[in-house]
Amino acid sequence: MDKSDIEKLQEIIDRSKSVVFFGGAGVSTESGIPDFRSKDGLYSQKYKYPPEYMLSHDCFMDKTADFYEFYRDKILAYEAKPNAAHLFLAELEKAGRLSGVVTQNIDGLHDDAGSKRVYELHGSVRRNYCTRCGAFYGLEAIKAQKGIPHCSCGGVIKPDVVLYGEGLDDDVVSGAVRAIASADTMIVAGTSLTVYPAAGLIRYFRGRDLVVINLGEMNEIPGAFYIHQKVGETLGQIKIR
Ligand code: CNA
Repeated sequence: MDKSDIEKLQEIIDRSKSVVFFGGAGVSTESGIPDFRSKDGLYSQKYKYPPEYMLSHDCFMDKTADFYEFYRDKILAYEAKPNAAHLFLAELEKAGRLSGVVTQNIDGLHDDAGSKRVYELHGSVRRNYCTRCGAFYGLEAIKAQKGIPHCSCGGVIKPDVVLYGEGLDDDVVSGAVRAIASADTMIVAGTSLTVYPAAGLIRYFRGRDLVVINLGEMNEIPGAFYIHQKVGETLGQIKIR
């Protein structure tokens, strides 16, 4: 790892009063959850249908059993634990230096790390509800059943995850925009910035320092300071002082 990258990032964090973190699937690969677009990501593997379809509203409605087979096999990661990136952000928030974590991830690992101000643009596998009566279920209820999970009323349980073809939650988007617009530093990490409208929210940043930590290909942000390293390994070396 280039020492000067870490030193420069450390200087930025030292002078930041309010950092916003905008993350994607690459933030959780070091916790063992595959992303979509890396070479080992889900998009490089073969399925019955393309992953965009397997995770779509149409698939959930029309081929619910196929949806849940893919979802259980590839998306749910019961054993995953927060890595150094998640833990760093939780510490930064405790120190009063974080305006929020805006994430496209649905794995709930920022919660596990202890972060409170988390804007989950695409929802969370931890929240599930009955499509018939609206009853709420945690992840354990999904884990406890095989195939399509059902509510005690007989309705099908749906994850509170934004599937392809569904809209984002207005309140979550508003909170994310406020966190981005009020920060003096933004760290964009582990995302290809190709999934809209989520990726478009970074345009609300008005602060001074824009840092990108990403291993592979992504839509470039002009003028940003790039660190082409793993996000957990990188943030794990930054001190909060
Ligand atoms: P993506 O398109 O798969 O991009 C991931 C990016 O992260 C790529 O540019 C990788 O090169 C990069 N990357 C991978 N590992 C690391 C690492 N350790 N350090 C730094 N960079 C790394 O994923 P996006 O988040 O951009 O796409 C948005 C989708 C992916 C959202 O809808 C998510 O819900 C969805 N997703 C989420 C999860 C999860 O919750 N953990 C897992 C897989 C996909």
